Amino acid sequence: MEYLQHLRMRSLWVVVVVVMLAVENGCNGCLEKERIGLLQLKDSINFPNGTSLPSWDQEDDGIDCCHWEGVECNSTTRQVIKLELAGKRYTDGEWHLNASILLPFESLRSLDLSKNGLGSIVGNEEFNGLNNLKELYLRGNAIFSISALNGIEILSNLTNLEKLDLSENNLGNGILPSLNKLSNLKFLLLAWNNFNGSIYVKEFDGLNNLKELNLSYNEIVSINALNGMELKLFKCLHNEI
Ligand SMILES: *[C@@H]1O[C@H](CO)[C@@H](O)[C@H](O)[C@H]1NC(C)=O
Ligand SMILES: *[C@@H]1O[C@H](CO)[C@@H](O)[C@H](O)[C@H]1NC(C)=O
Ligand SMILES: *[C@@H]1O[C@H](CO)[C@@H](O)[C@H](O)[C@H]1NC(C)=O
Ligand SMILES: *[C@@H]1O[C@H](CO)[C@@H](O)[C@H](O)[C@H]1NC(C)=O
Ligand SMILES: *[C@@H]1O[C@H](CO)[C@@H](O)[C@H](O)[C@H]1NC(C)=O
Ligand SMILES: CC(=O)N[C@H]1CO[C@H](CO)[C@@H](O)[C@@H]1O
Repeated sequence: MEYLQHLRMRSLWVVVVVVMLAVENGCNGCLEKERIGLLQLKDSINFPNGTSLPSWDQEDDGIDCCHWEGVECNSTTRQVIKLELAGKRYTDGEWHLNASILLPFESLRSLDLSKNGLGSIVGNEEFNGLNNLKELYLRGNAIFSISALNGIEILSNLTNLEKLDLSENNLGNGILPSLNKLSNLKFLLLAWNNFNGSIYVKEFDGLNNLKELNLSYNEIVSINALNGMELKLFKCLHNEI
């Protein structure tokens, strides 16, 4: 009798353990829509025939995408909060990213797509989703104009952005007034962008929270201060001033 009871208890424990394992797997995985989004992003970054991000594996459903290379999730919500994908495009040709691929990542706070031959971002309406984005790194790509960012709409919608790194692209002076809508920006990095001639501080007067503006390695000849904006913000080394 006692033995039977013991057995029953044991099988009960087995059941409990199995159920706990199942629940844990279900809860600790990443969100399905974000996993699918990551696989689409992998296809896009590898197009037409790259081979990067091998750990982002479609076949192995047991692997939690929160553990994939370059992906960081919130440990409570399991939502993707950071994507660190600098230098991941190992294939020839410019990368043209359709912004709608980023839509599933509603809690994304930091996105690094530096050094990926990114030539343009298309599909501007669809960029509205990234409301939580605070840091965007697009350094060292092939972006050569505002139009390559689908007008500036694509950036100006990112109103919570605090850090924007567009260094080492070829943007030119035309982009400056358009950045003015990003009123929460604290750090704006614009080195190596073929800015030339005179820059008017007025062009930055919407950036009330700016702490640092790096305009190094351009061909700026003069900076015209207006509105009492403090010039100490500017890091203008290696210009012709
Ligand atoms: C990759 O794709 C390009 C363009 O489609 C092609 O020219 C090249 O040969 C391909 N390379 C490999 C290794 O398949
Ligand atoms: C994770 O998400 C919870 C709930 O939204 C939030 O309170 C917490 O601050 C987040 N943690 C991190 C590290 O973002
Ligand atoms: C971006 O992707 C969406 C969804 O797949 C598609 O409807 C849209 O036409 C694409 N936009 C561009 C400019 O390719
Ligand atoms: C600035 O660069 C643009 C584009 O490269 C060029 O057309 C323009 O003449 C340059 N302006 C000055 C003042 O050098
Ligand atoms: C400004 O940016 C350039 C290029 O990225 C970098 O080398 C330099 O250290 C930066 N300057 C400051 C003062 O942060
Ligand atoms: C939140 C926000 O500002 N959304 C705007 C993003 O851009 C589109 C089109 O450019 C606007 O229609 C939205 O109002």
